[in-house]
Amino acid sequence: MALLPILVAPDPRLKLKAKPVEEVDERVRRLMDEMAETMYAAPGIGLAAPQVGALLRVVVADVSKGDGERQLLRMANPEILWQSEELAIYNEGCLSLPEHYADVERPAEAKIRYLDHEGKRQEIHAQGLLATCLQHEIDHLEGTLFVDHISSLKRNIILRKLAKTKRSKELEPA
Ligand code: K1U
Ligand code: ZN
Repeated sequence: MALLPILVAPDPRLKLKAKPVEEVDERVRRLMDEMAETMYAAPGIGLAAPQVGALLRVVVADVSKGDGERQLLRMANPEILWQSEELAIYNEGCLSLPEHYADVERPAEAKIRYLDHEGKRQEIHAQGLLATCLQHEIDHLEGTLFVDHISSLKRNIILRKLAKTKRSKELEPA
């Protein structure tokens, strides 16, 4: 199983809308498994396929943070069926915006339908960090990043810093 390179913003591929999975076949299962391995190695608590350059509606998440048993979710075509009116604020990070964090307000709970690793339809009622994480990952499938939920002033500061870091890395000798 391979670790996949994670795209870092600003990258136009992170702003594209991902396409639905037609069938959870071996290729999709392999993508899910490689994304999970990449997420654990990063380390992260979630990862969406567009972050590894695959424009498909696939997400993985595990918010257990190494406390006890792994609670890995592998999802194709996740759909939000319901979101609570109650909101929650979490200081979010993103593997595509390394070392940047901001408070983001989202619905505190969400009901999500998806296809699992075997292609079976499932529904989950997520709360707490899992609800935050899954909404963040489903945003990635629409080309939306957590910085799109904060003020344009804060967003531009973060994106400018990331662009500067990228330029200086490109100038580094090989
Ligand atoms: O989508 C991503 O880039 C992954 C992102 C998920 C996320 C984090 C926080 C709120 C919402 C969604 C991350 O995993 S960033 C890294 C992170 O949060 C973390 C890493 C190690 C241990 C605990 C948390
Ligand atoms: Zn992210």
